Amino acid sequence: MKSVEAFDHTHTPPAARLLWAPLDGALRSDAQRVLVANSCDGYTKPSLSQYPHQWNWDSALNALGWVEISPERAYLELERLAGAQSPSGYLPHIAFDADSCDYFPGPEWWGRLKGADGRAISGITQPPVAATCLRLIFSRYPDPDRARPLLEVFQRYHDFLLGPRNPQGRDEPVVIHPWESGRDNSPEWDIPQARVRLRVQQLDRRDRIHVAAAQRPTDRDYRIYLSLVMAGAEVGWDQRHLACHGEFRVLDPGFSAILARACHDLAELAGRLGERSIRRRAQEHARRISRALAGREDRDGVVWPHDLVSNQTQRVLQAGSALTILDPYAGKRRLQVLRREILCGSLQSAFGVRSTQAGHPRMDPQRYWRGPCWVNVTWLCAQGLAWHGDRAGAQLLLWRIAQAVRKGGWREYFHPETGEGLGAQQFSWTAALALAPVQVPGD
Ligand code: 2M8
Repeated sequence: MKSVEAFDHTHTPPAARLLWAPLDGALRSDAQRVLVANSCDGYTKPSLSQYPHQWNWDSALNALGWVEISPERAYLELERLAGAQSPSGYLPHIAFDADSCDYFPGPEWWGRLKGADGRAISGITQPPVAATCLRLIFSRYPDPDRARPLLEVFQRYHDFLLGPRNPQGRDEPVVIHPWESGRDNSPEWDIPQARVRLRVQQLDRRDRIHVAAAQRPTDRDYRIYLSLVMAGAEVGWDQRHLACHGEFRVLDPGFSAILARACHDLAELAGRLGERSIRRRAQEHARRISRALAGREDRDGVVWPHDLVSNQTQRVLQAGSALTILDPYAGKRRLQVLRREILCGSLQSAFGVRSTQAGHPRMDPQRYWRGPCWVNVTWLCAQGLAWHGDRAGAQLLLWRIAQAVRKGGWREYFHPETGEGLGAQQFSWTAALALAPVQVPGD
């Protein structure tokens, strides 16, 4: 295995440009143990009991934690994710481990879809943060031979999102399932998902074996999730059709901004590796998505989720709008309002960024994506602030991540008032992102 010294460090950011969550040595070792324990066959399961397969944005973010243990293993994590690419180009939200059957819904629900490496995959995707993670890994431990093949995979993925998933040319991908947003039961999806025709009554839920029902989505949510999976399978996962006629179709500002950033990062990396045509195309993609987001920004600078079926905007401030801080071309007005809301306004908590604004009638402080703080959202907001020059804001969020894990442990999410750990135990991205430094751009 290549040692850390064997990487070319000529262009890596100096220590002063890395910001860390203030964890002591014992907690850092503990976080490493979580990642090692959840590692399987070159990728990291989000949690061995609750999520025993490979998830898309989990894997990409977990790779950032692996950098602190073994840069080689970090590249491998992304390679395993890339290996699951579907024939149409998307990276699936789940690539199934054939030996694990303790997750509902399993691969049989998705109609025999297979990734390039032969694993069973789902028919939907998740927030496309992978190219951003590759760039962050590469900037610490450059390995052109490992990075170059991934550029093409991610370019095809982004082409899919701006191709079949962009049938009306709005330049933001159409999100066709709440699971694609990664923020499954967030209140912003309550209205768009209410019209879905229920096709499923019986549920074989396993997720409440290890986690209290009050911390998980409801049965009604699950009937909707499964009904949408059945509807997708009925049309053979024709992605363009689902993006034009599906029962659930939304624009998610968080998903779009993550993609804009990923295209920007792909362009930067392709530039460093001398891949000019990938660079040009990715740059153009980043600009198009950013323009689309700016076009939907309201007078205060917030980009809201939009229900394409009813043509209505959902105005509840949530993590999705906060994540638009990742947009590489976000304007001053947006940066100002998000900075305020995240650090000291309605999304602020002593334990990170809230998934739903404090005091909203549909906020629930312990129910999954309806109120708790999540380390991935908090860390991504910290990285977004750092990219836009707010080093102090980024450091404050990392400090809050450290508070959350000290108080609540390596849990999946945290009560925004008390810091109590909620959801799955020994959760991978909580450990990975408590380890991973935020990178501050150079002058
Ligand atoms: C959660 O979603 C899965 C479905 O994809 C589930 O509840 O079974 C979400 O938090 C999602 O964002 C995350 O990627 C996944 C695995 O951690 O769990």
